[in-house]
Amino acid sequence: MRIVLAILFLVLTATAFSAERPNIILIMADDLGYGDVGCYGASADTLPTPNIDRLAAEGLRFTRGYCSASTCTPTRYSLMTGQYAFRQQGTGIGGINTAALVRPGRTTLPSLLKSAGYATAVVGKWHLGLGEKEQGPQWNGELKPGPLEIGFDYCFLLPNTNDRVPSVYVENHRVRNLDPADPLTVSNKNPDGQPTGKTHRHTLRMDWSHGHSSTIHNGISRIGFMSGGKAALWRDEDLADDFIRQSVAWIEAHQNERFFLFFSSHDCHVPRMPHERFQGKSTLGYRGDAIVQLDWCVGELIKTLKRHDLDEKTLVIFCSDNGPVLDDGYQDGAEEKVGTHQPAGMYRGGKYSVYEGGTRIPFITWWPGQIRPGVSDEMVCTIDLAASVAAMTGQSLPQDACPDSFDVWDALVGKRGASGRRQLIQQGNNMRRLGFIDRNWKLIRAGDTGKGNARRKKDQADSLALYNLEVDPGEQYNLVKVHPDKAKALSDQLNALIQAGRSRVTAVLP
Ligand code: NG6
Ligand code: CA
Repeated sequence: MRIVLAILFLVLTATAFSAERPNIILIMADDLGYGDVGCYGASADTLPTPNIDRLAAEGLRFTRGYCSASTCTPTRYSLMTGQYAFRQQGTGIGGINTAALVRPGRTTLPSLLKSAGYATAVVGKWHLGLGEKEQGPQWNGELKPGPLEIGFDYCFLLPNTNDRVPSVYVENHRVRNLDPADPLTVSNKNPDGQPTGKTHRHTLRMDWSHGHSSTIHNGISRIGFMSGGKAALWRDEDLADDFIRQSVAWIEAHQNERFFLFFSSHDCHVPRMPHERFQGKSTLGYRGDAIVQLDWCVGELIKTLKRHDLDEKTLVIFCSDNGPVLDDGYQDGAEEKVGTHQPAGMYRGGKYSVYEGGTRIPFITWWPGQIRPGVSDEMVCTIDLAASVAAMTGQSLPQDACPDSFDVWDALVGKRGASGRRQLIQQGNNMRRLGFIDRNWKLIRAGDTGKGNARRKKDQADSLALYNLEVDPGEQYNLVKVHPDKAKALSDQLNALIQAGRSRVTAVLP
């Protein structure tokens, strides 16, 4: 009997870690542009990113890796649900008291992995809302629904962004370290006449340039007001260390299971306030230093895998949630110090834009022993991870699930001859502002330019444009007048995909 059990155990553990089903660590950077790391063209003297560069050297570096929108919330909504965010009202940039945007019961990236037997966790930035629709987040009570209701077993979150209150962590359903005697209030109104970034601007250690003039915490004023909850407040400088500490502990606790960790870094987002030990490590000011800090995080995660012999059992995917921005509301020297560094590489636009710089991002897959080192020109998108892991784990998607997610697993792991997507819809800072790529053609569709500062508006000035990305990756030559038929065909097809409510339908593809 013992021998039978021992054999069974061996067989089970061998299949548990078979090559086909790796652990997955998804590292999503925040506001990191195509050109912001060494392996995509940044200079090591300006901005050293040795750990990310090593991932690329040992793994697969995509030249056509995308996120689905040029701001955070819609990209993450699509990452979770496999549905384009423009199809769902209310999925624009989340506010301070936004309710959970992904409702329980949906098939999601984590729920697919959980049902395939993975232990699942998210550590870091959430920005997808918490709590019931009618009430929003109950900061002093149970923060439900949230990640745990859509497929994660564990969460350690920065609930919104670090420029939005509250400046606390959420662990599972609770604000961490909250003293019930000092309840936390989060509001758009100043509840107690506290000093603000406007009234006490002279006291700030990092001045704001637009927005961000409400509650002052850690010498920096933010979006929205919070009061109370003093024992729960973090320091901006410690976010990366705290996320790494939680992640390493979680990986170690789950090293004998198959696991999925969504490591959602916040490093490059404003207000950029990297840990003291990273300050001055790039020549680009705190924006660059925060990227050096992100690179350190990547190194720590890889070191943890190696320490526990998990590297050959783990697929690491590195990507970003939208393109780069220099001044995103604080005067931190990013514009002044940028020099010859090109945050979006050769691409036009950046965060908030439908031009390539808004959604074409560093995208690297790494799985020692399985992925052959190289460069892939296949088109893949963060929205595809849901259908891809469904296929990898042998699950067929329910009819309405993940309607815009394509199985690109083979392309992600670099199987010979595997293809990625042919088409992709890109969302700008506005649900009606869409880009549509079909192979090398790209259409930018008319739509109002939305809110935003003058620079952003200029960047979005074209109301209808057609580009040939093969010869004009920088989107400089609008070919609408040269190829009106092509523009019309793409426009019709985009409309059909919008109308269809889903894009994983062969009928609307040519
Ligand atoms: C904008 C903020 C910006 C940033 C962004 C969200 C202002 C003026 N601008 O509204 O600073 O927080 O929202 O960024 O407040 S994202 O990466 O999370 O989408
Ligand atoms: Ca972002």
